Parts: sequence; C-alpha cells; structure tokens
Amino acid sequence: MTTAKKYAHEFKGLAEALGRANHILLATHESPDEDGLGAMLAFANYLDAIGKKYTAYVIGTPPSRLSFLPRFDRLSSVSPAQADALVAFDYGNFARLKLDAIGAKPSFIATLDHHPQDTQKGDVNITDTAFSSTCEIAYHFFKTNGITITKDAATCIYTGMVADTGGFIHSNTSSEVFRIAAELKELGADTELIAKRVLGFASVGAAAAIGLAFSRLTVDKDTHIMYTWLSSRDLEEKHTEFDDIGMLVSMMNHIRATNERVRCVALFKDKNDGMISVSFRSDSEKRFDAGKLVGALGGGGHQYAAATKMKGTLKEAIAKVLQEAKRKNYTATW
Ligand SMILES: [Mn+2]
Repeated sequence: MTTAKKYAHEFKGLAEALGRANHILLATHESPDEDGLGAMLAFANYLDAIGKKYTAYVIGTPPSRLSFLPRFDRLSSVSPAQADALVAFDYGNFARLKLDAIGAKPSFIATLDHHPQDTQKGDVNITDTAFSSTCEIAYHFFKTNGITITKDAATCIYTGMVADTGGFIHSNTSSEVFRIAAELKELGADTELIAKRVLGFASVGAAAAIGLAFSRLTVDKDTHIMYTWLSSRDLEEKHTEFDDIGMLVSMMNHIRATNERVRCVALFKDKNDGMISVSFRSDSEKRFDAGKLVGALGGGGHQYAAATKMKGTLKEAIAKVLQEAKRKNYTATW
C-alpha cells in the first residue's frame, strides 16, 4: 500500500469537514516558506472553486520572492477569530502557528505535515515523513477526493515539492515525487519559472550576501564541521534579508570537499534578536546525524536537516556547537 492510500480515510474525512465548515482558517508556521504557502494556496484555490469562505493566514509579511504563486495576494496577516475550521500546514510544532495570539478556537482541526512527530494534532492528522513535502500531501488530498488540480494548484504544489526536495536532489526525492512532478507539468505548472524562483538567487544583493558567507567558509579540523555565518548587519549592507538567502545552507551541503572531509555543514545567523539561529545539513555521504547533535543543543530536526536557536554571540554559538560535536560521536548509526 502506498503511503497516500494509507490515509484515504483521512483525506475523505477532511473533504467532508471542509464541506460542512462556514469559515476555514488556513495556517502555516512563522517565517512561512514555499511548502507551507504552496499547500495553503493550493487549498485556497480549491476553496474558491467550491465557494467556501476562508482566510489564508500568515504571521508577518509573506516572502515577496513567492509573489508568483497564484492567490499570493489573498494571504492575510489579519486572522478571523470566528473561523470554525482550521487546516494547518507544515508546522511541526503547534506553537509555531501562534494561534493563541489571534484567539481562534476552531471546532475542527486538520494537520497536513511531513515533519517528524512533534506536537501536530487534529481531528484529521496526517503527519508522515514518508511524504517529501506538505505539498505532496495536498496533491494526494485532491487526487483521493477526485478534485481537479487546476493550473494554479499545480503551480503551488510543484513549488513546495521543488523547495523541499532541494530541486529533486535530497533523499526524500522518491520515484513518486518524479511521477507527481510530471503530472503537475502536464497540468500547466511553469517548471522553469518555479525552479528559478525557488532555487535561484532572489536578487543581486542576496547573491552578494551568499558570496560573503562562502568567503567565510571554515572547516573545523577536529569535528570536520564546515560552517559560516551571516549577521543582520551583513544583510543590510548587501540590501537583502534572511528570507532571501534560504537556499544557502543547501548550497553549502552541495560543496564537494575533496581535501577536507566534511561531515556536516552549519550556518550561523545573527538576526539581532539576542539569539543565534543555526541550521545544519548532512547527507548519506557525510554519515553524520545532524538531528542528534541539534537535539543535544536544544533544537529539533532529523538526520539530514536540523536547526536550533542559541543565546549569546556568533562566536559563542560557534564554539558551543563545535564543543558539543567534539564531546560526543555523532556518526550516523543507520
Ligand atoms: Mn515542508
């Protein structure tokens, strides 16, 4: 049985619940990305088609690089407290939806997520790491219920799948992903444009900031962690923002280091909020369990991609990570 078939009952239950709802709140995590917004706007497309009232809620300003997504202008940072159903996408930890702040108390909750089990919940809860992306789950929701996937929806879904597979590179790129991608292209997704928007440089300034980060690449001799850093001030100088350099850590993970054995890559970001955000990437060649290391540092994630936030300065955060990686062996055991 395919993973999607396993959830046929849930997919049907979700369609029925949406049919009964009066006002549907669509939500994703803070700092929304391609996958969360893609799935959300694919659903917005469907709810428009069936004439349902909905709010596509985002925390803060949605990233302008994704303004090509159909219905991007429907995203709203004003959430209705009166919504009676919630469909939440891609969030991992329920607190990241920040629903308390808006007072929404939906009587029906659905979750579509491909993150590891955390605090996802719902009357319908489809949380499974076997899916490449939340957009892949959205695709199966439409297919299972015999709902036509329009060109707009295909564009949204393809965008999330390209982003979360790193352009069909990461280990979550299953044969099913390629099959779905082919179908979405046939349905009208502009695959060239989407790939350029998702994987390309957002601006000259973003490229310059990435260049600066690359010029600082350092391989620690003891732990074989390759790292670099960027601060808010760096980004200001280059007239760009953290939202626009999201692919940097994946690009670091694609560097084939022939002279230095790199076991893990790490990007340290000083966002000027008293915390240092750190993203880690590994892969099957590196054989390093980034998830375990990050777990010891108070963050979360899985073997190949994990992240945490640490108090202090950039220097202190780097020292702390290297110290922990030296203290214990984080070689992958799978
Ligand atoms: Mn995702």
